[in-house]
Amino acid sequence: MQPLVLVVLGSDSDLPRVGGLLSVFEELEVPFELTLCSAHRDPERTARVAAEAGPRGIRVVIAAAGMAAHLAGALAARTVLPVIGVPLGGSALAGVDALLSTVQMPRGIPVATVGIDRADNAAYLAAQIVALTDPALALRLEARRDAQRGELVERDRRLQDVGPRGYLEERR
Ligand code: RP5
Repeated sequence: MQPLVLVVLGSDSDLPRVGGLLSVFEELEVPFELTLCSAHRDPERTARVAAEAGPRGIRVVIAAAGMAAHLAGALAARTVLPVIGVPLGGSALAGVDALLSTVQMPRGIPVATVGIDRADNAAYLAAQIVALTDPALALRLEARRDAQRGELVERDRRLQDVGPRGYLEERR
């Protein structure tokens, strides 16, 4: 199936941090492609991957990287597709380095940045963008929201039944 979202990771060491993204795309049935590409170790390929994404039918790009994370910005420089940046933790600065590098793009080349290690939210946001022209996907997103709402109602019902102490006890 034609991938609609391109996910670029700065390193294979980032893979364990983006498991949530895989689950969201699987659940919502969003066709995606995942590739490794480093902005500093292979800047030529990074430029190529970004430039070719639109002509290949990709609708949204997600870039996840840690440390001095310039991957999302480097990709955004070469495409007018929306680019979502996922700053990854695990560094000496616990991801704050990647957060600032990703979110603080200068004027004209935006990167929509989610929270540190929030690859799942990047996947939801990408799905919402794709859903602008895919009503069936929009319905699946609505269903996910409904399920989330239902889960919270259930939890509150249990909290009211057993009280806060009992609830904490049960969750231990
Ligand atoms: C970044 O440097 C990657 O995105 C990764 O988070 C970090 C470390 O990469 P490796 O040295 O493990 O390949 O570019």
